[in-house]
Amino acid sequence: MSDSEEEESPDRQLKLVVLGDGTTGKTSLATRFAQETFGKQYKQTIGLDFFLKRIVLPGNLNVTLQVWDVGGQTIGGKMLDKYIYGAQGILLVYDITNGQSFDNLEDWYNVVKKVNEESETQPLVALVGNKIDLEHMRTVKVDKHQRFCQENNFSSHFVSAKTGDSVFLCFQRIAADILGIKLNKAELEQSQVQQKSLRGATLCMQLERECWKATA
Ligand SMILES: Nc1nc2c(ncn2[C@@H]2O[C@H](COP(=O)(O)OP(=O)(O)OP(=O)(O)O)[C@@H](O)[C@H]2O)c(=O)[nH]1
Ligand SMILES: [Mg+2]
Repeated sequence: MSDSEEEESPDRQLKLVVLGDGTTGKTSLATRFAQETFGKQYKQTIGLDFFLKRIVLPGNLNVTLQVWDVGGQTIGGKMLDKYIYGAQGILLVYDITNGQSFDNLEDWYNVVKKVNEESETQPLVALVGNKIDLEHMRTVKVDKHQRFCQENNFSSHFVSAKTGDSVFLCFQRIAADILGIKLNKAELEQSQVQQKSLRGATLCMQLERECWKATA
């Protein structure tokens, strides 16, 4: 075995399951994180979709995140328990402009609790308020979000799949929490720099598109 092979430790694999009502932006979050893209057009997820993304956490720890993107219509269906089973992390996603999508998270969380009733280890649960680019249309108060987190020991996240704001940070923090790794200020800032460059790239793409439209 060569030196470089000896140094490589095998990737840790984490299963993260993304739950919440239809149109809250679960697929958009997963594609923003895994593929750095965003589509305005809504395409309902039927059943389940998968995304894989490898990230590096402090200490040169390679982690492969398996993101299970569950369709909002699966609640009440036979397959949902199976999708949730074995998850190390659960993202409960709502749309900050849609109060009903926040209220319905209670039902989603009840399914998570039921699936893990007899399990010794419990998944880490993250409450994710999406669409913060639509802050002016917010109907779910931040207080309400924080209270739900405190009552249930959820980690708290606000993101925008559209602009990419805090999306990488959200997944990175969840992975680090699951693995018991503390991210220091510099590492958190680093992930914000990555997002800024991502936003910069998106802006360039938009500008290119505008120019193309103008000249076409
Ligand atoms: N403004 C804004 N729109 C978003 C954001 N995220 C998603 N959307 C839009 O919301 C709509 C629904 O997004 P999806 O990601 O398909 O929603 P979903 O939760 O996967 O829905 P289901 O597959 O039915 O469960 C799409 O039109 C997206 O473009 C966001 O951060 N900001
Ligand atoms: Mg979807």
